[in-house]
Formats: sequence, C-alpha cells, structure tokens
Amino acid sequence: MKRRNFSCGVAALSGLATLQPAWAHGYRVGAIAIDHPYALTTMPGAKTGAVYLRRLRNGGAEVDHLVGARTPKARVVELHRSVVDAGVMRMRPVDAIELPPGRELRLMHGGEFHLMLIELAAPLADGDRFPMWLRFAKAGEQEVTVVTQTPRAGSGMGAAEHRH
Ligand SMILES: [Cu+2]
Repeated sequence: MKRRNFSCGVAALSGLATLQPAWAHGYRVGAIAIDHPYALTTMPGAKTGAVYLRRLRNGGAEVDHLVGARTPKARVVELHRSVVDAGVMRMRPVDAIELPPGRELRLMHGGEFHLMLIELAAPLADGDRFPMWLRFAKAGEQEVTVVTQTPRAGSGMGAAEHRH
C-alpha cells in the first residue's frame, strides 16, 4: 500500500512540473527546506481541507520534527497520518512528523502524511493563496504561502483519502 501511494505521488509531481512550473516555491528555516506547500480545492460548504508539502528535507546532522502549524484559513491545523485499517484508509492525528537528518519526506496527496485544516473559514478555491506557519521542534517557525490547486483528473487519490 505504501509503495502504491508513493507512485501516485510521483505521478502528481510530474503533472505539476509539466502543467504549472510557475507554482513551484520553496522556503528554508535552519536546516529544513520546505518545497511547494499546496492545498487541494474543497467542495462548497466543506469544513475541512488539507495542505501538503511536495518535499520536506532535513539537511542538518540532527533529527528534527514538524510539530504543528497554524493558518487564518482554519480554526485548527492537525498533523495527520493515513493508515490502512482492515483495508480501509483512515486518518489519525499525530503529535509530530519525524524528519531524520539527511533525509527528505514527501507530504503529497495520496501519501502517508498531510496537514488537516479543521473548521475552514471558507472553502478553498483553485488559485487561492494563503499564509501558513509551520513549526519545527529545532528549526523553529517558518511562514509559507500555500497555493490551492485542483487535483489532476486521474490521480484520484486526494478525494478518497479525505473521507473522515
Ligand atoms: Cu486528514
């Protein structure tokens, strides 16, 4: 299952690279590099949404953790992990996402981790940009701009993953 999710993420990545190169954006805080924060569009009336990071890289020599996030777009942001439970994909809040030294992690739709927006102030529309602060245990806090985009037809994993 994990392998299948990974190839799905790669497919979405290549789609972004060819269709919307102008959207690529990145940030750095301490030893942590944050590549392309994005959200997927939500249905009208939706109370939850999700934010993803194309890549999170710890270039330092020590482990760090993503421990939280906040944005004016939602009352609360939770760190979520998708797990397969008796054949059904479920999301569970986690306290932290580990970033081992010298490693990179993909937090893409269809993947293992995402940032869940709880009680959205308004639905997320294609092209919306909004600020989010990511908090790392060691590196500290970094403001990023999240770009909202429509999932590519055929990737299909995002919608399925977000049933609570
Ligand atoms: Cu979630």
